[in-house]
Order: sequence, then structure tokens, then C-alpha cells
Amino acid sequence: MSTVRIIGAPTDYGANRRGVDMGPSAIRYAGLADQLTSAGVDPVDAGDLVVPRAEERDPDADAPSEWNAKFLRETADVCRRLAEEVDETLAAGNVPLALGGDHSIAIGSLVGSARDAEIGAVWFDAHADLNTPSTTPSGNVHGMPLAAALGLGEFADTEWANASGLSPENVALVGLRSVDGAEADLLREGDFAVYTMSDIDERGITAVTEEAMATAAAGVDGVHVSLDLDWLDPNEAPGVGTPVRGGVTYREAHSAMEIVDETASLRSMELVEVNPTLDQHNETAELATELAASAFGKRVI
Ligand code: B3U
Ligand code: MN
Ligand code: MN
Repeated sequence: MSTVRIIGAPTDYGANRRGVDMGPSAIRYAGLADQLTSAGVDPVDAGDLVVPRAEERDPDADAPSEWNAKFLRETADVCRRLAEEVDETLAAGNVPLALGGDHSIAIGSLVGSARDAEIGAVWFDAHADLNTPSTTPSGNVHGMPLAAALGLGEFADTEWANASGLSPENVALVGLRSVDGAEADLLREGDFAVYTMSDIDERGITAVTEEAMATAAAGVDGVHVSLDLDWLDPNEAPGVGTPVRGGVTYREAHSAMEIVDETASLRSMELVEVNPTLDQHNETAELATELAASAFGKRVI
């Protein structure tokens, strides 16, 4: 039985709305450990990283003055520690499951997962998260983690952000429906496998996810799955910071996570952007636990 090590990263430095820092707590309360047990894995909870409150920090400290990236120093600090935890978890033969927090924590997960291995990544998200400090419309680092981990733009020389064992040919983005101008240019020019909601409408979630996982897994040691809960339609997942209409349904999301499990290449995973202050009866957190269970092998019979 594989052991899944849960690592909470209760940040909201990278998000424009406060509340995602309560995500790890809400996801645990929704029954994550029981769900994972019912999936046939052994959950071990490493607790939460210590994350200072944003109010006590200066959002502009330490970033190069021309960079538009809020709380960069704090984000770097959390991501360094998360990378360490993820790396240690893998070295012990276990599977890391990080709980956000906002999506900037993915920089730490990816760096840790790719430290001693070549990895792929599948990004289940309404957004591409490929902005850089010069292209971001918001300055929010949760719109930048994939660019950071790939060392794009200003991140080329950012030591804490580069995931050395990850390259664009092994990155697939699934479910896109809110992409900024510079991100669209990158997606058109780049080596990524890109699947918008239109592709899912046309080809179906099964074919798209199978192809995304196969692309990410080709020639590497394993795949990091990044699940931003705003990937789902806001009808299913209202408790997220930046809801975008037209997302995947409950059934499509489960299908996709079952394919993640069937591909048998899952190396590390994260659940991010759950915002309990915008949720209804913790249903988005509950959904996150169910989807994690599907990704780790839970079936009806
Ligand atoms: N692309 C926009 C909005 C955004 C990205 N990720 C989320 N929202 N959650 C930005 O600010 O970079
Ligand atoms: Mn995201
Ligand atoms: Mn998103």
C-alpha cells in the first residue's frame, strides 16, 4: 500500500482574495484522510508549513523594483520549504499531496518533485498560470507558477523557482477558459500540450486526459498533477477565489482523476485555491477530497 503524505501550505500571498489560506483546514475537515483510506492508500499528515499572516508582511519587500509580483519574498520562503518536504517525501518512497493555499505553492511542489528526477506536469485549471512579472495583469503570483517553474521570462535566473527536471514538452494544460494575451502567445508558440474547454467539448474528457497524461509521462520518471479547483464549473465548485463559468462538471472531473490513476505515473499532486469563505457548506473542499481519492485509485467496486 502506498503512503500519501499530506503537506499543508496555507498561503494566500499569491491570490487577490483572502481566504484560500483556510484551504488545508477545510480540506482536512471535509474528510481527506478517510477518502484516501477508502482509495486504498495510507494517509500520513505532516501538518501545515508555518506561514506568517499577509497583514504582517510588506507585499513589495525584496522583489526587484521593476517586478510586478506581490509577496515574492514570502512566496519564495514557503516554496523553498515545500520543495524540501516534497523532495524528502519522495526520497522516503512516499507520495506527496500538497494542500493550498493559492496556486503559487505549485512552484515549491514542482521544484521538489523535479529535484532528483525528470518529471511531467498536468495542469487542471481554468487559467494557464503562465504569466511573468512583466506580463501579469494583477501582480498575483498564483497566475505565474507554471512560468516560474519552467524558468520563463524574469524567472530564468530565479534559483528557488526553477524546476530543473521539468521541460515544456512534458507539460499539459487541461480545461483552459481564461487566458491572458501574453499567455496565449506562449501557448500558441510553445511546446506545451494545450486543451481548452472547447477541446473537451469536442473530444470528451476521457480522450483529452489520456492524451495529456501520456504527453506528460513520455520519457520521464513521473507526473505531477496540479488540481486548481477553479478547473471545475462554479456550479460544482463555488468556493474558489477566481471562478470562471463554463468549467468541467462533477462527472468529467472524476473521469479525469480516474484516468490519472489508470496512467499509473502519478508522482506528486496538489489541491489548490479552495476558498472556504466563498464556499457553500464546505462542498468545494469535499469535492477536492473526492477527486484526490479518484486520482489515488478509489472506485465504486
Ligand atoms: N490570469 C490572471 C487571473 C488568474 C490566474 N490565476 C488565477 N487567476 N486564479 C492573473 O492574474 O494572472
Ligand atoms: Mn491556477
Ligand atoms: Mn485557476
